[in-house]
Amino acid sequence: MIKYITAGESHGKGLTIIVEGFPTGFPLSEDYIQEDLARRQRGYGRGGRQLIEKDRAELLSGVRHGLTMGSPISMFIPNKDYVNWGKVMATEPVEDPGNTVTRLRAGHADMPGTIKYGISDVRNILERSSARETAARVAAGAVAKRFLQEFGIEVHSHVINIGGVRSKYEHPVDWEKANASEVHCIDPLAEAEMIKIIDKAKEDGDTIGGAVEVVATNVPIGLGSHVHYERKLDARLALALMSIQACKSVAIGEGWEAADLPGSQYHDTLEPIAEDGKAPAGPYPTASGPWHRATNRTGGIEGGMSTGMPLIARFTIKPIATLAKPLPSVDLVTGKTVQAHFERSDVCNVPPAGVIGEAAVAFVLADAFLEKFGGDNIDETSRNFNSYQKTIGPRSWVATDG
Ligand code: EPS
Repeated sequence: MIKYITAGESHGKGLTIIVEGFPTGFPLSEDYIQEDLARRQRGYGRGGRQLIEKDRAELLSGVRHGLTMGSPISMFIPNKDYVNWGKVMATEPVEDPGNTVTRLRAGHADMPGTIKYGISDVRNILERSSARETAARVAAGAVAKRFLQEFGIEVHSHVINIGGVRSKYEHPVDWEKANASEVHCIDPLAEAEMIKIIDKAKEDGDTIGGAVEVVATNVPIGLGSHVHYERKLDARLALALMSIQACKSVAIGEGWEAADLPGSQYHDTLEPIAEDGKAPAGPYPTASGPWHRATNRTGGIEGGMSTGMPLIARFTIKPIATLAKPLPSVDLVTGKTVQAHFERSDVCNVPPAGVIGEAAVAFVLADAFLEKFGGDNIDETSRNFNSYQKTIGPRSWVATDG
């Protein structure tokens, strides 16, 4: 239903984003998109690049007088660092463009990229495979987030693990607390330990990975479908999240723990809501429908469809492949043993990964939402959504006479 495409190299002129397929008539502004771009740049463990950039997406098309027009939304985020890379990254031929990179980094796209594309300068691969591209994804995701907001759907995230230090938390999560934390973690004890681990990695010239959790609330029942692999909401989320640079695994809800528990302890049983219409107390009091679940291990998805419970996706980020104390490697041209390439990098990229994960989840949800409710104009989408929401309940409750 909707799609986006990004273009741009890490040290080129900037990042271009085209977002296509959203209805006309909902508000969108550069300032709104800016909020998530700024959140992506924050986080303990970031390197020198974030001191140079002040990411802001200029809206070039698809929005008029503050409202979407239904036409492709195009944006441009300039790379401020380009002034330092004009010769190396020039689009026109230049004399003496500077040193080529031939020392491969294990864990990055360097080796398979150079072999696949038949090139001898790693820069042609590392520039595009850099996580700088995630700024463009966050801009695209912000459009989806703004659209979902029209229907009360919110997408947030927090860090649940850095270098093996796990956050102790319960749902519902206090998102303001997560945003206020330097490592985007709501558990102050874990936060202090995570900061220590990042400091230690920096001292050692090392890098450190972790895991984040993305939560979408007020997702209606029935986004996605059970009928085909590519229509399953969990499969679509897995693709969107796994494609984030450095992501190594994705789980929906307690997907990693599912291997450990018997069915009697794993599944989120349905209970009717009391006669007074109130949901029982518990972590998920806002049941969507005349039922309630005390647990949400399946992360709000059953059979590839949303259940109306908070949608929860977790993913891990491996430690960044560019180490200040480089790993032993091989030179692409000479085949000789060398130390891997190091230019500049982050020590830990886990806090910004949450913001990028939010963008990925929001885009999938907006796509599935438009697939179900359609509409060329936001009012049309709202009418379709509201009329469906009235049908939710046991079949005997559903009015058949309209
Ligand atoms: C990033 C920009 C990059 C890296 C990082 C993420 O900028 P530079 O290469 O100029 O330091 O800091 O990229 C990686 C971790 C990577 O492995 O490519 C950003 O804006 O997020």
